[in-house]
Amino acid sequence: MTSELIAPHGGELKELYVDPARAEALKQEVADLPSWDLTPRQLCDAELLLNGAFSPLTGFLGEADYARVRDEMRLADGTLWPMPITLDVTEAFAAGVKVGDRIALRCPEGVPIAILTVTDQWSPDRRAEAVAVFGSDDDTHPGVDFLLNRSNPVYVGGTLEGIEPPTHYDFRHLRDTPRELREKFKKWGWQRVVAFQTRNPMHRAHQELTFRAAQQVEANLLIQPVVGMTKPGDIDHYTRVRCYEKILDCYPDQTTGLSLLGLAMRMGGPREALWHAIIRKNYGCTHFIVGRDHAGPGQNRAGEDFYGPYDAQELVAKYQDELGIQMVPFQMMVYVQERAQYAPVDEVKEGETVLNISGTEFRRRLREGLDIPEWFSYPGVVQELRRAYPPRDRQGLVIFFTGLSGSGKSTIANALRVKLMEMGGRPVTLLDGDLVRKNLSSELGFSREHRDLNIQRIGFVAAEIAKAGGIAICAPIAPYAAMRRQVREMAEAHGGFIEAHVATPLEVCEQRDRKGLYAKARAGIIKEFTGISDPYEEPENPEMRIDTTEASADEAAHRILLKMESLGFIK
Ligand code: PPS
Repeated sequence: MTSELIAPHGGELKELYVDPARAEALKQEVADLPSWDLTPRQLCDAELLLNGAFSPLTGFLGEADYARVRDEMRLADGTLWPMPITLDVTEAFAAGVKVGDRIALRCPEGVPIAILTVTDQWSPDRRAEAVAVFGSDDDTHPGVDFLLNRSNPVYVGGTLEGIEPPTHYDFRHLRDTPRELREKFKKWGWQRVVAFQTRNPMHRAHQELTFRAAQQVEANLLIQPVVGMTKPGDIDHYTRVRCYEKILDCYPDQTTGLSLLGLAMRMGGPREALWHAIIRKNYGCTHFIVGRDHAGPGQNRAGEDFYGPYDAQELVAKYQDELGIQMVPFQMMVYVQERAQYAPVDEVKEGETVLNISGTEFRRRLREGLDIPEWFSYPGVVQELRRAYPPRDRQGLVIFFTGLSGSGKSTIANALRVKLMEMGGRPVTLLDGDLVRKNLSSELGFSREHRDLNIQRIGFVAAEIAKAGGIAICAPIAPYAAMRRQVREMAEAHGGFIEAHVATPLEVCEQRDRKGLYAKARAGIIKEFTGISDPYEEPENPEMRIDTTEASADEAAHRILLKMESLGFIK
């Protein structure tokens, strides 16, 4: 289909909100209905179902639609639709509903946003779904991981009646429904609109690519970044949107718009690209940019890319005739040093020098406060990112000591606390094992369950301290590796993490027996005592290992300061 044949401002829009009188009636009805609290992903899906971004869907897919979407990328009636949009619920909830029932769907604040009339209920083969939709059951793929490890086992299909849209408190001026965006296009006189999808901050290469794409098809440009759910580990959307607002100034006046899309991405590569195109058609766009590795999930367990770099373009091209929106394919843009210009990689001539900074390298430079060249990004964008991701010496940090009772954790932790206080700069908090047990965890004992809960609490508090830019020094026994891993993940989401294994041998700890606990443990007076009658799983890859038979507390604390310095946490 050529772009001339594409109707401006999208095709038929299926909005699922009922009129205000009916909405009032539904609100009254809700109290008597079974109620399901939507998960973050379901909430994103529900919002886009209700506002018509997922037209022609009229609700969460029933079994026949689901099966054909999974296997052939089509609804049961043959309409092209590549992504299963399903409502997954627990077995316990499913046991209480049957076909024909009505369910109130609520947002996390408890507000009912829609009523689902159940048409189907079934237990899908989620592994088969992963293989069919994502081409793999390797759960390093975020879409596969969601299906296999984070979704509920029963799907409930049915039509939706929308009561009210979920509330967003952030960037309200930049959020549009498909109808609102179509109206804006009409008002602005935009006949041809090329949409750009992104989940990353935009730098010069993206600006060049989008500007060229718009020029090429003689269209206005809509930057439509995803702010629903993207790939775990991505830069948060608050920071990104501030960056997008900065980049708008880099386009000629009146040519370019910004609108946020509350989509929950699946990172499904080619299928996802098709889905994105259909969504953009629903928003009234006539063209859609598909670049290199569109919605790519990265690499699998074996270190290979899940999809080829241009697989998405190929798949969209295959279905171009029935899409109703024109793809604008683009190669990767690179900076050509001799020309001091960006160019698609396939237009680089022999002998020319190409410069590029990968996402990983860019993040390293941010983390270490290193130079980011002007050819790569814009000062305003870099400034926003530096504000949100300061270099390590200004980030929060968790220093996590682990080791047997009497190994010297508390003494070293305290020495380190004092040294850091002497240096100044960041607030320092000590979460010592004994201290935590007196305050935060006073009701807990020493079963595995209670120990894990204790460490989880310490991890939670420590991560909050790191988030606020402080240093949290933790010194519990923390005998279980899995929980220590969880604490690391919590901390690293907000700052740094240093695990210090105080590896003083059991014999030495027992010989010291400062609190007389080992003697009691040997005598069976204290049960479940770590190292005697309860396990201690040694850390495999701690940042540091300290044996207090060889180093004094002062020396050990000093070694940690040196480690902090070498990792860039102190300057
Ligand atoms: S855990 O496993 O991390 O939750 O333990 P933690 O909170 O660090 O333990 C704090 C102190 O409790 C004393 N204590 C015991 N330790 C181990 N096992 C048993 N059964 C036990 N009962 C009491 C012990 O003094 C721990 O303090 P430290 O400073 O490590 O000696």
